[in-house]
Amino acid sequence: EDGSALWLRYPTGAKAIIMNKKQSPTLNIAVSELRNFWQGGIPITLEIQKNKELRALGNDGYIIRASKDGKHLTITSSGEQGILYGAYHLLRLQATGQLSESTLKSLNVSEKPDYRIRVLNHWDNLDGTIERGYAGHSLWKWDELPSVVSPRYEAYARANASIGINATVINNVNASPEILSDDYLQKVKVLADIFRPYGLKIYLSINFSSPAALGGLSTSDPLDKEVIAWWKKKAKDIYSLIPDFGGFLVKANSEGQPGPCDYGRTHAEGANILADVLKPYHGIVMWRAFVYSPTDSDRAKQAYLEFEPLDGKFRDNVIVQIKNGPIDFQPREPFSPLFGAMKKTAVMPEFQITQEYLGFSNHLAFLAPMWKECLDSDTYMQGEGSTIARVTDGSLFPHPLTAIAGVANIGDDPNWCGHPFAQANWYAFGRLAWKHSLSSEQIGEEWLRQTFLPVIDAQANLLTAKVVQKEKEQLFSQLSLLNSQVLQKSREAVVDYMMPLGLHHIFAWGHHYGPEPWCDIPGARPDWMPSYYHRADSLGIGFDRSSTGSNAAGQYHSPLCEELDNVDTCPENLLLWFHHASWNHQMKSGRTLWAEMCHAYDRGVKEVRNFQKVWDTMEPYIDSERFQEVRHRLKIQSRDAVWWRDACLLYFGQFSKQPIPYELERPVHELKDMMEYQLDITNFECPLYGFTK
Ligand code: BDP
Repeated sequence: EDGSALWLRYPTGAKAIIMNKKQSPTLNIAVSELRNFWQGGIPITLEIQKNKELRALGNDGYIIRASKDGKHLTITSSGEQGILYGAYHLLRLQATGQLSESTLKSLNVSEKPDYRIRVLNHWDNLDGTIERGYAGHSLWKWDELPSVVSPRYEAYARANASIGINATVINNVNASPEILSDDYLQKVKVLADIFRPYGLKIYLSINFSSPAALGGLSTSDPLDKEVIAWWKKKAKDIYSLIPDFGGFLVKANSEGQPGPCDYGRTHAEGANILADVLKPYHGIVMWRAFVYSPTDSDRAKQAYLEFEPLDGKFRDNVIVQIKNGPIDFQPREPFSPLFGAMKKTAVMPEFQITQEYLGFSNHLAFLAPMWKECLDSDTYMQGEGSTIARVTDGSLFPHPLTAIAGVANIGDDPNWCGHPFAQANWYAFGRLAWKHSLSSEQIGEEWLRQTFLPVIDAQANLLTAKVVQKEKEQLFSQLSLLNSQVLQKSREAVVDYMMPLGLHHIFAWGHHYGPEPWCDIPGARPDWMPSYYHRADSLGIGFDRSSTGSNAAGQYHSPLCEELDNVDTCPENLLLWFHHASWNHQMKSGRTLWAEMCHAYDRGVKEVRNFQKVWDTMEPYIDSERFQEVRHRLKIQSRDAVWWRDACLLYFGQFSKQPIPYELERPVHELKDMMEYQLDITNFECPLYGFTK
């Protein structure tokens, strides 16, 4: 058992009757998946129909219905893709034990995705490394392509289709111009051809100075005629190879990347020229709002300041891609105020599936709660109920272009994602992109059942089938416990042991794995230093973003902005994001801020210790390979949690000058040792604990 089968462990040995008149590569996949794995015992008809009900569900939507006598099922859709998604839906219901004889007979499912484009962003470099990747090297073997084709390309497309992901940006946002060279486009074409039948469209990250860097022009000014002609020709070449190419993702004028501002042009001017050349082919531009520079202005405010004035200036095939928080994928951030700022511009959320700031692939952190927290946040843009989900899914503003992105955690490790539980985050992203109202509990339950269900042979006789059924029920109840006690609590545990109460970006500079609140590199960019964010001093701790400080709180709509602005009404889990609060500030628990912080760090550590306990009870139910693997990583996570707690409490204690409350565990490390010690992140060797990856 190496985890490579992901959540796709359908029972083998089925011989189902599937009726389908039309042939096509996509429909053939649907037929073969159902022929191989459908065990429901009743025949299924697949049918493309163009009636009103189905048209309203779009090409990706579908209806699954049992006939009146319950002896027959049909999957209908107005498009082939919807039929394939319907087939996976049915297999998911089967695998998660949701199809009893009676539910099957009255089955009536109607589904339509909440977002049109459900896209993974791979931060993969052309040399095979992955920026912020923790699961091996890139899946794309550029030196072997186009002639050698890894079987994993198709497996990847299938996994995405099974959860409704229909788009992928295969290269890093810090893009090499080379990706647009003729040689690379030939390689990209091969991938596009493999992905196509699964409904997975290819997009590319582009480097804004490609016309100069690759095309040899003297400038990449977006308003220059030759530059425009260069992009036009490039678009033509791409579409001649890949007729359904999706479009470009652009990181411009951010962290040293080139962009239109280099030529005195705006982000809108830069995005629009690309949008214009893609328009005839129905391509789109996803333009990232992740921009900031080391100016006096609070980093958390900068994207809003840059983009809000540009509302209405973008073409209709441009969508602005916004990270969930205003800084950078921290364990907890408030939502980015930019989600509430633009009415005439399509905007999309960007989540990070790879755990850059949540313990890499060493820590178990199920991220559905974090993403739902963002999607369910109310921007109050058009009054109450203007949640981010509604701002971005087209229901609050009628933008026809809707999308949601997740930065992938996939590499060439046999199990794809490094930590066996990191697969759950790939799965959760896909499911939420399809339907943002799904609960985190449901997604966790679905994933666990599909991932840990031992493959059952359909040929087993009745007696064994009964035994199997009983074992399955026991397994499911054990998995529910794992879901509620571990998965659902895991993200909050990370927040507690890393940076509770709104603390943020106190990570070690560079690798972002361990704690380094003391980090202060002379001459380095101040907005990359932890002290810029925590601002601890003898009076208190936290970044004053209220009206007495940077007034980032003022970028939110009323009544949220007043709530955040006031230290007494600001939610405590964001207190130190918006306020420099005094060490003795009274918390709702009755404790002082300092004592509350100590309790939070302690709670985080205890929580992970509990994950270890719960996990050990899974031993009889789980194959030994994955069991040991997870057990090993939980051990690392427990040690890291103690490391975080000790480092932060010992360091901040120097400012608060208050003791750790007597009822809590004592630190086991010396601050001096932790400050001197440099983590060798390439092989995760930590002499403090002696663990290796
Ligand atoms: C940060 C990462 C950096 C990325 C950047 C981005 O540390 O590696 O290039 O975001 O999103 O989180 O562009």
